[in-house]
Amino acid sequence: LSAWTKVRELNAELKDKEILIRGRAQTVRPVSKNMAFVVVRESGFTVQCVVTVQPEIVSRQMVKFISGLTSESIVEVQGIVSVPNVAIKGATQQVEVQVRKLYCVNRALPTLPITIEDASRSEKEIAGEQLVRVNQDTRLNNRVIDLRTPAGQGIFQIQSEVSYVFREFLHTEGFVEIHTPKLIAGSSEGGAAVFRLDYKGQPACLAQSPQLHKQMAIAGDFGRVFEVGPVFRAEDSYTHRHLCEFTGLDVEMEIKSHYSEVMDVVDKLFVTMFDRLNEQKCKPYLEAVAKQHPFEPLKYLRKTLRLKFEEGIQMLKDAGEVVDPYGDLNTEAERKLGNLVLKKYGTEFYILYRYPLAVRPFYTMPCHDDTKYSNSFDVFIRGEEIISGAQRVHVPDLLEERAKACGIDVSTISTYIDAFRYGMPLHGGFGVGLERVVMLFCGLKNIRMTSMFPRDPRRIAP
Ligand code: ATP
Ligand code: AMO
Repeated sequence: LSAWTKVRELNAELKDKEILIRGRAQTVRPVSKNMAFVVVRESGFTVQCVVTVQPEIVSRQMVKFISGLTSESIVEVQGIVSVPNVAIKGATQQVEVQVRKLYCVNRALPTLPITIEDASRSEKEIAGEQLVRVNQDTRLNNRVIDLRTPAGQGIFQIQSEVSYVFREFLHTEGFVEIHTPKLIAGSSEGGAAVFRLDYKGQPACLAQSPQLHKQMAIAGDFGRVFEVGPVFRAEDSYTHRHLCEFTGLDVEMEIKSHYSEVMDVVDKLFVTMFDRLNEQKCKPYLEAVAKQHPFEPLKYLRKTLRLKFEEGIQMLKDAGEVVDPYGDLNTEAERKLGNLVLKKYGTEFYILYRYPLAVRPFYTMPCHDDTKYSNSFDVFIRGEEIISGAQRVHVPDLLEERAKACGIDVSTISTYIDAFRYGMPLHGGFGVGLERVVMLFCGLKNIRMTSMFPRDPRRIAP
């Protein structure tokens, strides 16, 4: 027997062929002393395997052994593909495997903390039935089992595609991948959300973002850079969209004259990404997620809508909202604006630009025509923020002044400010939260679902 076959590849074209698969015994159903069914799962795809006594091939003892397998044990199955006349319920593949040999590679405990069946059910299936609902803490406490569900598999396959497209797109656009330190001397974003630690006797922080060093890479003449790496925020609120550690997809680039060049990159990158996620390769993963957590496909335009912050404020005011024209939008206002934009422009993905300066970090460039505003933007999916970006202050004295005004201790960022004194080009960039992109593209309600081992204010294990 030559090669392994993947469960997802089993189809009627393989009828009568001998195949070899490895997966988990999801369910084991003895029918009699002569017969048993085992549903084998591999990466969220399942196939029904039929074991029947056959002289010289399958003994009664073997049927007995298989009937005693525990769920989630790792098994190796050699058998012949067959096509039944009736539809197969409880398996993704519409063929069966007539077992000739079955080995148990590793046996799981007879009782697991949660079952895949319970963890895979949608709210709709649970509603009205006496079925077990597995709550989020139980899922996260037993994350390795929860990850095995079709939706769990789908989410992280989609996440992998998002970071792959991010890297691939930026490489083809001439960006250089960099890796900046995560142990740094001071806060990079300002604010209190910083993990402080002792660095061999010196005070230090876990990086709140690669902000300072990605800009310093521009000072080091790498004209366009990007990074995929961990970002640490000592969030003290417990929300559906904040983690204490998340994956930042960061970009920084020289610009010729206007920060719209940075928004052009956002536009092309995300339209490419959404197109790719909607292609054939990700279809089964999106379907697996939607089966458990139904969602509508994301509505986006070929050319991303760019809406001025002031226009957004006006739309909210016209809809009867009370909003501060120079303040930040709160979560509720962002959602509301998302709905208004969808109604008016038919898109759930858009850029809001020219934010009030007062609500942006110290390194943000003020607008030259009105310094109450800044050359900055946020990007939204379904009314929630996934990206912040801006043109940066490249003039060292202004940068120092802005840092002081924002309450930053400039002695902790002196090497950063010095870098600007050695000559700094016009530049800008943006940061994307990977877990938020996946959460919002799939219309999921909680960021803990899209972080493999989430870290939030209450959780540091598993
Ligand atoms: P960024 O850090 O880039 O701004 P973010 O989405 O985390 O990204 P925040 O600044 O934390 O944004 O919050 C944006 C808005 O969301 C705030 O102005 C605030 O009104 C609201 N918000 C933040 N945390 C909470 C919370 N725990 N509960 C309710 N609203 C919140
Ligand atoms: P910002 O603080 O907005 O900007 O972060 C960028 C993006 O990261 C995501 N994000 C989070 N995701 C999960 N949990 C959190 N606690 C969390 N906080 C933020 C969001 C957000 O849009 N240096 C700038 C970026 C830049 O200007 O280049 C920055 O860090 O998706």
